[in-house]
Amino acid sequence: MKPGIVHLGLGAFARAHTAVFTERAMAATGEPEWGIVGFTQRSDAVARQLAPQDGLFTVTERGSGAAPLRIVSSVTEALSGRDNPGTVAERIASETTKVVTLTITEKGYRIDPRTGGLNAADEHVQSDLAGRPPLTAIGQITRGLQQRSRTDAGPITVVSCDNLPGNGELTRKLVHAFAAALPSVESGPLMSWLEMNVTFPNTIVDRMVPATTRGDLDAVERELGLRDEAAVVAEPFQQWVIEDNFASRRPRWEDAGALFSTDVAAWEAAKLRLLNASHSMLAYLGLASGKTTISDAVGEDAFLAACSRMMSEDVLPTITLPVGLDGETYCAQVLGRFANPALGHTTAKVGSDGSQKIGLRLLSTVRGNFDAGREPRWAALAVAAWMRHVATTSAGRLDDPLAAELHAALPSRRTAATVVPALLGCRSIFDADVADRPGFADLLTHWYRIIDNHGPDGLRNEIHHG
Ligand code: CS2
Repeated sequence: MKPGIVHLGLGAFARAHTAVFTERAMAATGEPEWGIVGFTQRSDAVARQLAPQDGLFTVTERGSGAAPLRIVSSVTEALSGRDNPGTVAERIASETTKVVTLTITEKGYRIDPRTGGLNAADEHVQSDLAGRPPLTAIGQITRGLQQRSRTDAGPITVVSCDNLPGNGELTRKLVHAFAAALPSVESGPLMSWLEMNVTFPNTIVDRMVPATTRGDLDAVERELGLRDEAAVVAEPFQQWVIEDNFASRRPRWEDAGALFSTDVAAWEAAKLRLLNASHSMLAYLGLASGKTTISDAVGEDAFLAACSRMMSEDVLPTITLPVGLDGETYCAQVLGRFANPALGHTTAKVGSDGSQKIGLRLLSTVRGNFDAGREPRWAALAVAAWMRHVATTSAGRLDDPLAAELHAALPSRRTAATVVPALLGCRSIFDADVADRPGFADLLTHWYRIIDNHGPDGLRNEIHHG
């Protein structure tokens, strides 16, 4: 294989999703030029694991319909982006690179929550703009594109694969903002080159991929007869919907099962507001009642009912589904996937980075319902459960980039009546438009009290008889 793709964020998800689709596309077409040069972001662990294995790793599917263990070979090079920022730019600038793919998670984009644009107050963004070897993903991409423009290496496509609305359009906006903030001798030529040579298709990706555990590595070793330090486990389901807006050649991912669509926005609403929103709800309700995994949480009948009712009463009436997707079937399939007992997807992992997720997953639904003149009853339950998680986890243990800011806002005596207004006042999460909707604070307080005082039993009563 020859490298044709640069990937930023070589975590478990990328290995179980993007790398698998790309390998299948190469196998189906016989085109060898889509090897992946993968860069890790914050930690270099995956690069250290993959390098001695020549980039090879296994994917183990768990759950009904699981395919046999598979060795994936599409990653031709694995490097630490943190330790080799110059190499990221070099590889993006290489003439053979036609596509950059990204799985850097929500926080990796460094968005200013107040404007939705590039966070110019972020110290890493500032240092990257000042010209150090870039460490932020947006800095690395923009510097790579700048180098490419100087060597005239041809058009290229940047494909975001993160759970953010309009992820391609957003990435375009951030890259353009970074380019525009460079000194004008640099930004002028770069901006016009970007306009002519780079596209940013929107996509949605879907596959549940938990963090690999030591037990998983041991199980793979028993099956494979080799130790694979970079093994990943995943559910059998996998989906990729991509807008066909490429500046240059691309792998035939459709031959690997990807769907090219002109309606990615509708797929995205279904994915984020039905699946991811329910996932977050189960994570926080689960954490509140000592459930370690998502399958345990959805096994609690009150939590399952809350999820179903959020999807059918709050979300489905306020979104437009893509043509051909049946809402009820989709919701039932999602709940079935959550119940997969073999996956071991933890509530702690799904509940991490809540400050980056709840606005996109839940507050969109809260707004949609208030706009339609009705109460977002179940979406508010999920938000209240997140608030309680924040208030009952110490700042040091809260796995969230805004942990310090959230805790600074919290009162020392934490009850529903004090926590709800304190967190609603965090403008990095709740803009005034949503925080001040009449009735929202009361709904949150109501649910917070029930979770606090009565746990699943209180919820059971409320859900079944309320
Ligand atoms: C999860 C997602 O961790 C999370 O926030 O909701 O990673 C989810 O598993 C994927 O989006 C499924 O495609």
